Amino acid sequence: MSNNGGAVYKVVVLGDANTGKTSIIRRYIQGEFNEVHNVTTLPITQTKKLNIEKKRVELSIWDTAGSEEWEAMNSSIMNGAQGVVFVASIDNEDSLSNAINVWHKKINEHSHRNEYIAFIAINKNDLPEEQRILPMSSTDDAAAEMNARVFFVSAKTGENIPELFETIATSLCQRFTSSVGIADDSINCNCLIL
Ligand SMILES: Nc1nc2c(ncn2[C@@H]2O[C@H](COP(=O)(O)OP(=O)(O)OP(=O)(O)O)[C@@H](O)[C@H]2O)c(=O)[nH]1
Ligand SMILES: [Mg+2]
Repeated sequence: MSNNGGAVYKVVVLGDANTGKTSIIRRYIQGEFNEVHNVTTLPITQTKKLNIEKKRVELSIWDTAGSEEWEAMNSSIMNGAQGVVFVASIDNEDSLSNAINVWHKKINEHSHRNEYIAFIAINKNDLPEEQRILPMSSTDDAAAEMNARVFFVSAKTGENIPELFETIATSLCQRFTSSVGIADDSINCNCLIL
């Protein structure tokens, strides 16, 4: 897919219900935060245009449903993902292990693992000590197991949200440049034009 000559990449955000998938995207695209949990029941994509090293890149960011009730809609969304953000939450003890044992497995039924770059976002990093029940020792293991880079983020405060998506965009450009390397000019991203 091409964005008037720039590259467009598909990024899918996956994870348990209530971990903050919608909030992370909302913070990044709209710059807003909502305290209310509105359960995601429909596939929604939003786009963000970035300049990476003076080159145009567009991220097409797909929100998904974390609750099993609405999960059927996720299958079609997962196809063709190039970047995947697995979201866990500081106040949810099982959310990181589920990222590996549930969500990582699910997407690998739709995409070969080497077709996408994985990131782990540990959300709600603003919460106070007494609510931080996610075992921190497990983050390194998860990162190794999923070959993913980890970001501690907060959709509430915005901590590390731009950094997460800018790293995704940069990584996607580098990945497609090194593996395919088709486009190379001063306007377009120096990567595969999709
Ligand atoms: N303190 C805090 N709360 C957050 C943060 N991100 C999200 N929340 C809250 O967590 C709840 C769930 O957020 P959502 O973004 O709707 O979660 P989701 O993962 O999209 O949930 P589903 O659509 O059901 O899969 C909401 O009440 C948010 O306000 C954060 O960074 N910090
Ligand atoms: Mg949601």
